[in-house]
Amino acid sequence: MIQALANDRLLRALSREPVDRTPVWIMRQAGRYLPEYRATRERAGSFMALCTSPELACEVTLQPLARFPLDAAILFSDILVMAHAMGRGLSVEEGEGPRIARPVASEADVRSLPVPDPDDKLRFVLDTIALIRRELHGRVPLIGFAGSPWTVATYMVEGRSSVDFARIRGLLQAGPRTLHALLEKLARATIRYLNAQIAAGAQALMIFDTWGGVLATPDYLEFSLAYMEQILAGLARQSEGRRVPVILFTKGGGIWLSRMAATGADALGIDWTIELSAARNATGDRVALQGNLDPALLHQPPEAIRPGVARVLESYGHGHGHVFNLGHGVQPHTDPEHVAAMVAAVHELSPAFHA
Ligand code: 1CP
Repeated sequence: MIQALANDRLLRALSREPVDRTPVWIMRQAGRYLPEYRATRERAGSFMALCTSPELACEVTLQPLARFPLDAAILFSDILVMAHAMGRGLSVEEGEGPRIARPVASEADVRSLPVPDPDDKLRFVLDTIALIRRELHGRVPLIGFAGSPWTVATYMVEGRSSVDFARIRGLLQAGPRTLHALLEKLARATIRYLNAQIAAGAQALMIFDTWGGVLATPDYLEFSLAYMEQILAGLARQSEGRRVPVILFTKGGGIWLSRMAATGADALGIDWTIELSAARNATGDRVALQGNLDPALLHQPPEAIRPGVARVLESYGHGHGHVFNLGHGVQPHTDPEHVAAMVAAVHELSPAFHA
C-alpha cells in the first residue's frame, strides 16, 4: 500500500530536505501525563494488556494527535516487549516501573534465549502498526522503535530499573564473553523486529539507548554503539518508495556524537545537556538532529516555555535538518496545556529559521 502523506515534514527534516517549519513530536507523547491515557490504561487493566491489544494501543497512539498539531505518531509499545518475546516475563506496575520475572544471570541463560520470530511473538505490535496506519489515513508518518541491545540488556540482567547497574557492570568486567553473547542475540532479534515493523508500515525508526551514557567511552563503543551499528547495517532502509530514516538516541551521549554520526544513522536524538549548536558543530551536518528542550521546563508556566523553545530553535540556527522534541520523555506530572504551549511556540517561531 503506497499512501501519500498529507504532512511529510518529519521525513523531510530527517533527510535534511527543505521544510516550511520545524516538525515537532514529543518523546512519550502518549503516556501518563494525559488523563485520556490513564483512562484507557485503567480500562485495559494492565500495561501489558494495553500493549498487547492492537485496538487499545492504537487508541492511545492517536490520543496526543487529537490534542496537539504534532508532525508524527509514535507506536505505543515499550522497548521491553523484546524481553517478553524472549520469554523472560515482563510486567509494569503502577508507579513501580518495569519488572522482568526471570532476569538473565548466566552464560547458560544467554544460550537458552531464543531469537524470536516477530511475526509470531511480536505479532501484537505488527498488528498495532497496521491498524494505526489505517486510522492515520496518511495524516502524519508513524515512527516505530526498539531499545538498543545495551539498554534492553540492562533491564534483562538487572530485572528492573537500576541506579547503579551493578549486575550488568559486573558481567561487563568479569566475563565480557557472556555479555557480548547477550548483546549479539539482542542485535539479531532487533534487526528482525525492526524490519518487521517496516514491513507492517513504520515510516521512520528510533533506537532508544537510554542507558548508554552510563558507560566509559571504550565500553560505550564496544558494548553499545557497535551493536547499534550492526542493527543499522541490517535494516531495510527503503519502503513504500521512500527512505525509512533511523534516529539514534543515546541519553548522555553528547561526547560521542561524531562517532554516532558515523554509524549510518540519518538523525541523532540529543538530550538537553548539550546545546544543539555544539551538536551541529560536532556532526558537521552529516545527520539531522532531534531535540532538545529540557522536559523539566514544561513545569514552568507557558510564558516561560516560549523563550525556552526560542532558545532551542536559535541554537540549531538557520536551515533544515532539525526535528523539535524534548531532550527525554515528557514527565508524568506535566500539564498538557504546557505541552500545547510548547507545540504552538514551535509552530509560530520556527518558520523564520527556514525562510
Ligand atoms: O513515546 C511514546 O508515546 C511511545 C511509547 C513508549 C516508548 C517509546 C513507551 C510507553 N515506552 C517507550 C520506550 C522506553 N521504555 C524507553 C526508552 C525511552 C526513554 O528513555 O524514555 C525505556 C527506557 C523504557 C522502559 C520503561 N518502560 C520505563 C522506564 C523505566 C526506567 O528505568 O526509567 C517505563 C516507566 C516503562 C513503562 C512504560 N512504557 C511506556 C509508558 C507510557 C510506560 C508507563 C507505564 C504506565 O502506564 O504505568
